[in-house]
Amino acid sequence: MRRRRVLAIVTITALAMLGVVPAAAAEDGSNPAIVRQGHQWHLRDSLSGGPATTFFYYGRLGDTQHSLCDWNGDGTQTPGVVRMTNDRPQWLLRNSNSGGPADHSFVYGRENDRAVCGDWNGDGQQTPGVVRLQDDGTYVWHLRYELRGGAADLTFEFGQRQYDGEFPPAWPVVGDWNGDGYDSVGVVQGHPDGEMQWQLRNATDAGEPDLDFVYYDRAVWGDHMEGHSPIVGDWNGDGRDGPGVIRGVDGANPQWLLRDEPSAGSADHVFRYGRHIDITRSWR
Ligand SMILES: [Ca+2]
Ligand SMILES: [Ca+2]
Ligand SMILES: [Ca+2]
Ligand SMILES: [Ca+2]
Repeated sequence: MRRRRVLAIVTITALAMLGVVPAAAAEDGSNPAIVRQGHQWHLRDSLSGGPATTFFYYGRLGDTQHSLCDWNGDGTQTPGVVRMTNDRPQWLLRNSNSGGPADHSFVYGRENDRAVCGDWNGDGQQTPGVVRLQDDGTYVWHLRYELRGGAADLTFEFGQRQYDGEFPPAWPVVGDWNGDGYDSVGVVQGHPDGEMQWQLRNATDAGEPDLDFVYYDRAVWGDHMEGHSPIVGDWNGDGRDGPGVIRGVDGANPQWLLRDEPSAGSADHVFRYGRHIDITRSWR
C-alpha cells in the first residue's frame, strides 16, 4: 500500500512538472461497499450511487461480523467474516473479491467481542483485532500482527462507552488518521441529543484522543426505520482516513455523508447507496 502511494506521488509530481493538474487523487481512495443478508457483497468503484461494480457471494447467513481489509498487503481490501464455531469466533478471510474458500482461517477473540482489522505495525498488511467492552464501559483493544490465533500482540484500553444500555450507541473505529501508514483506534460515541462524537488516537496504546470532534449532530437512535452509523475511509485518496455517517430515514436507500478531514464540518461527498439494513463498509 505504501509503495503504491509513493508511486502515486511521483506520478502527480511528474504531471505537475508538465503543468497538468490532476482532477482528484480519488483513484486510490476508499469507495462504498455493502453486504446484503450477510453474504452478498456489493462493491462500487466510485463515491456515487448506482449498481455494484463488483458482486460476489462470500460467507453464510449467520456470519456475524463483516470486514474488508488488505490481508495480504497487495493494496486491495477483500472480505473477511467471523463465524461462531463452538462458541469461539472463527475468522474466515479471503484474498480476492470473489466467491470461494477462505484463504485464512483461525480462531481469535471471544464471543461478543467486536471484530476490527488494521495495519497496526505499518508493514502494509492488515490483521485482526478485537474490542472488548468492560463492565465499567471501557473498551479494551486486543490487536494481532498475524493472521492466526494466539495471544494479542498489543493490549490496551482506549475509549469509553458513556451511556448504559443499547442507546445511544458507541462504536469502535479504526483508521490511519494522520497518514503515517499505521492504522490506529477510535471510538464514535452517540449522545442522547443526536451528536456523534469522534475520539481518535494516532497510536495503538492507552492515552488521550489526539482528535476529538463532533461529526454529524442530527442522528436519531432507537427507531428501526431511522438508522445512523459511522463509517471510515480515505475518501480523497490522500493517505489519511476521514469520517463518514450512513444515514437511513424511513427505510429509504441509505445516504452516505463522507468527510475528507477528521474534524467537524460538512460532508464532502454525498450520495445514496444500498438498501435499508444492508451492512455498510468501505474498501479500496
Ligand atoms: Ca489484499
Ligand atoms: Ca501489518
Ligand atoms: Ca496513523
Ligand atoms: Ca483522506
